[in-house]
Amino acid sequence: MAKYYQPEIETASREEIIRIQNEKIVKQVKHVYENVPYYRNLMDEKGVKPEDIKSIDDIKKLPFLTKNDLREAYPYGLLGTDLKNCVRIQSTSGTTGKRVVAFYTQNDIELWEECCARAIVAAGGTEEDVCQVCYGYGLFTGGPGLNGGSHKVGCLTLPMSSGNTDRQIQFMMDLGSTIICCTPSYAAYIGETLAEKGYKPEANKLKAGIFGAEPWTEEMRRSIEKSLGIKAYDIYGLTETSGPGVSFECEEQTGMHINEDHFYAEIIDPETGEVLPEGSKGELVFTSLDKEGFPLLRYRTRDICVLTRKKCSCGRTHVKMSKPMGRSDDMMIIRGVNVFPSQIETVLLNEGYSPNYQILVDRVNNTDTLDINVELNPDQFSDKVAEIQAREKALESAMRTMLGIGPKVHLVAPKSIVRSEGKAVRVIDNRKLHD
Ligand code: DLL
Repeated sequence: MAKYYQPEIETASREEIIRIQNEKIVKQVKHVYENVPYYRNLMDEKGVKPEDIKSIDDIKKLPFLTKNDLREAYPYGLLGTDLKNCVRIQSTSGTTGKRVVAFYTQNDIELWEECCARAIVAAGGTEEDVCQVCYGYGLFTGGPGLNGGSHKVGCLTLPMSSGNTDRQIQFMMDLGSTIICCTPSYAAYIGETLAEKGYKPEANKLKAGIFGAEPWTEEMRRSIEKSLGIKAYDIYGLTETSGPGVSFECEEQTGMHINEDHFYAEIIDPETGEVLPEGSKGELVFTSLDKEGFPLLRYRTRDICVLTRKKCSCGRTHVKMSKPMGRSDDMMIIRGVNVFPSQIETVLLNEGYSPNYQILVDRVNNTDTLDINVELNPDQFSDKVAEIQAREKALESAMRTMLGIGPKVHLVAPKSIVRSEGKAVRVIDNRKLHD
């Protein structure tokens, strides 16, 4: 079985990776300075010239780009080449503010698909596989990215897109899909639906799933692995840097290898912008080393994580990032306490509840309120009020221990929380509406 898609680069020595990065960054900064006036202005303001960037270590001298810059420069202000050289756009699924529109040359698409192919091979994919892609197709990067990667590997590709779960299951069973790609919340939903239709996990031919685009916990991983009878691999990326495949998990399942020949990663202190040493928790910043259409330098992702260069048993040498521990803008501050949705998910799954929940935050009489609606599994359902109340109390107490503040838990009937086919909406913060 092919273990790597591009063995030479995926297992290259550190010296070789640095050599590639040194070479690419010098070229890329010069290219951006000459072709992207928006970024040239930022560099000029900071007093940095392309000649100051002689190696990847000099990257610290460059200004950051933020989502705000992307909004300001929308739509063409950060384009790195003539529009006639671009063959595609993709866009974020964001619902607030202006969308982010990213541009791709044909070469950008090739490299992006190669990154996705690396992820599929790392999950055990070969040309023998049937790869069912149920990320959304269209402007969202999930479907097109994994679709292209699957073609490159030579899998039989099922371009299902998201939704129509009955049809997903019919194709999965009839065509014997062996790999499934979708958001973890949709994978959980497919698992649940399979069980309802009476299929045991071993009835399907799936062996691996490639799940990302939203935060998910280790508990969620175990739950999906059990319900589908597969090994579940994480995949990360964002529209601004191309889409899925910026990093991906290998069989060790202890973090995602960043494709360092294309993306240079830094961890910074989100408050001060200071670059932090390896192993520190902070905001992830990416530089696209060879993108032509949308060549972002030092882009602040707002994702909080940790990088590690600890040797990996899979033989890949590229740096690994932890699962994002929430986004800096995902963090809820409730009565002064920092709360991440992932903490809530961990408690729920550890206590034997379903991954179907919704977090409601509001402000009543100037005090923040936190309510969590949690769906009961059919076997947990009871019409005895006292039983349900006791369960709610126990869950509130477990939440208080984890979060440091006490939420109000409401156990709701099976199937009453709407399922997600793409990125799940877990948090409804009504405070923003009143502010
Ligand atoms: O979600 C790209 C993608 C598609 C990744 C399919 C993986 C699979 P955006 O819609 O631009 O792009 O959203 C990017 O989603 O900054 C993270 O906050 C979050 N995210 C992406 N992957 C993961 C992951 C796609 N594996 C934003 N774990 C990022 C946690 C993730 N969060």
